[in-house]
Amino acid sequence: MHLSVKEILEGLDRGKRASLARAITMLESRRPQDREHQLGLLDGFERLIAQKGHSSVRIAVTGAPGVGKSTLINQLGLWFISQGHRVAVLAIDPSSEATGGSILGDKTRMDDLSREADAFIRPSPTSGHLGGVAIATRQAILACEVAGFDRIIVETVGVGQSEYQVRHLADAVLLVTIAGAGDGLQGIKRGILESVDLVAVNKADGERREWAENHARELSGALNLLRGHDSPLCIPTSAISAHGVQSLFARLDDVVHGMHESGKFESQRQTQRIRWFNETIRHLVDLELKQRASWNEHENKLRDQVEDGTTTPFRAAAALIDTLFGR
Ligand SMILES: Nc1nc2c(ncn2[C@@H]2O[C@H](COP(=O)(O)OP(=O)(O)OP(=O)(O)O)[C@@H](O)[C@H]2O)c(=O)[nH]1
Ligand SMILES: [Mg+2]
Repeated sequence: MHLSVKEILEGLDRGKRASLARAITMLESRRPQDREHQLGLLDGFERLIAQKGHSSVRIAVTGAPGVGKSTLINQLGLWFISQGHRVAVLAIDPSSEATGGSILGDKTRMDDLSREADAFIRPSPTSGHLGGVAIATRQAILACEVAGFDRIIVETVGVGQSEYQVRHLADAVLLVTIAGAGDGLQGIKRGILESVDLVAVNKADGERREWAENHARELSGALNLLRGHDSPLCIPTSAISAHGVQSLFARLDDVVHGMHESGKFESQRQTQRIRWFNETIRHLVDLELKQRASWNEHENKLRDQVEDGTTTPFRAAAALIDTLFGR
């Protein structure tokens, strides 16, 4: 059954998870005939958010494959729900941009959470007609918020660009790492270290517990040198035995609270909205151009000339742009 935009928006307004799933699927569609519906949905989101004026917190969880992000998110989600929140978990799959494939396709580590009525779990939003993966994820975040989910958790594997993208999607970034991934800061990309808000040194259980605690101390010292008073706390956790997780979640609350107090929360959101606007413009221009056969033809011809050296990349690009404005 094909639900109309109006029906989907009504369902979202009532917090229905089925409508939320429909909305995200519609936003992911690449069929040109769905573009109008997508714009209609996004307009509706803005209207409903303005009406409700509700607040949300968006948390990114990043880290190398297999460090326990999903297991930890399962716990974090349950903790939020116990505090009266509704939790949505989205995953960004860095492989999906290129292959459409899914390496985060499993919900298995979030079994407990997925059984909760106040949880919504969506593995990897794929890039839809209105944008790449980052834009698709932002749209999915909005959809979740319209449906009344006020704690949004975005999981991404710390490879490729995705971990940098999450910084621009989330209010706070939690890095999950484990002892033995290298000494101190080794093995963690500098860009992440400079912007992460909290670090969990996970798998601090059994024989690994002491090791993890030492690693957390070491990492903390190294981060202090790098970032001074702005340095994030490093907390040993075990997502399995639950050791340290309460402390981690309490610190996460502190981080978000601190951002509200300092004004950083709202200023970050503002910057992110502008970034979203800029990225969407670029994407839509790209899309419009690709739909013009004459543009494609001209572009291909110039590309050949750039390739065989008969013109320079800059001259060719400028010539192409000139045709757009009839110059
Ligand atoms: N001992 C121990 N094992 C853990 C802990 N947390 C997760 N694991 C195990 O580590 C493996 C990977 O856990 P996931 O939660 O799927 O890790 P992930 O970081 O989400 O993995 P990807 O999404 O594939 O990158 C699973 O076998 C978990 O059971 C922990 O605190 N202690
Ligand atoms: Mg995972």
